[in-house]
Amino acid sequence: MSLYSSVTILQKYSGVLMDKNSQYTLPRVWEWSAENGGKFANINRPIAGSTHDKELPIGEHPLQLYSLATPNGVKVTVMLEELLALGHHGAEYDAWLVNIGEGEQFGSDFVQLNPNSKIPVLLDRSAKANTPVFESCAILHYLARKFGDLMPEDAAGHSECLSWLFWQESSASFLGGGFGHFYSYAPEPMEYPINRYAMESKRQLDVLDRLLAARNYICGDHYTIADIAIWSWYGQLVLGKVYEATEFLNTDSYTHVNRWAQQISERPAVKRGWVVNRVFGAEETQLKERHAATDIDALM
Ligand SMILES: N[C@@H](CCC(=O)N[C@@H](CS)C(=O)NCC(=O)O)C(=O)O
Repeated sequence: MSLYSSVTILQKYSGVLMDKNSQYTLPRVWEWSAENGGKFANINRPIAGSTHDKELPIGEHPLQLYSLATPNGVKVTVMLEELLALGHHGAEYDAWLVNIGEGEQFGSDFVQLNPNSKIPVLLDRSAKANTPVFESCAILHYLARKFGDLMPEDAAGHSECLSWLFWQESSASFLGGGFGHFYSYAPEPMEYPINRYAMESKRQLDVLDRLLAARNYICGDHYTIADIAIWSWYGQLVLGKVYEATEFLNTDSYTHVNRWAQQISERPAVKRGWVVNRVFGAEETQLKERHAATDIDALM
């Protein structure tokens, strides 16, 4: 054991390891305090499972989506609109709002579909047994396979696309769970986590910028589910649609990411999917639920 780690452990267990900003003293055993002051303090909890009985509504279409227009939710509504635009009528869907601020992700039916209690969740009622799919990138992959579109078919192209899809899923913890949380939602600015997550978010932007300097889309010449997943987070970040951090992170300097993000935001299906289950932002961009194409047409 190094001198550094033994000193740190000693300090931890004698309760003297403090955050220099908050004077936080590390307790011996962490305990849940519902009053931590963060933006989601009222819903965050260290326990899984449902908190109340609640049936989920079911509409008439083969695909039922339970979601909210966060970057993870937007991935799926954009994908469904892209599939419909490509002529896949089987991708017709009902999109129901799950208000996570009110704890609706802890309702009994929802938890049955997704034991992890997070939006988005898809229920495919056209499958033999009704098939629930959770995790936004798993939903993209499921839909791409079901309809045979927006994902390369050859083995090398397929695995490259999966690599970027998994990359996005893991990057979201740094950008959303890390940077976004400490920059936008924490009760007060804290230098250490903001530095750590701003640095990692910028490094990931640089990864994308170098990639997109040499290619039109994430996986080459064709738009795929990897673009949909990454645009929903990093595309929206550089376009100023999430976290209002374009100046703070100097996102204009990633010129290739900006070119790509702008190009994708102009796709009609992206514009359509982006408004679905949206209950924040400008009123004219909000469509609480979607049950028919005309619901979106009425807003456009
Ligand atoms: N890895 C998951 C993350 C889903 C996720 O974090 N969803 C958030 C909204 S973006 C949520 O439902 N939060 C509610 C909660 O944490 O209780 C995915 O990509 O689907």
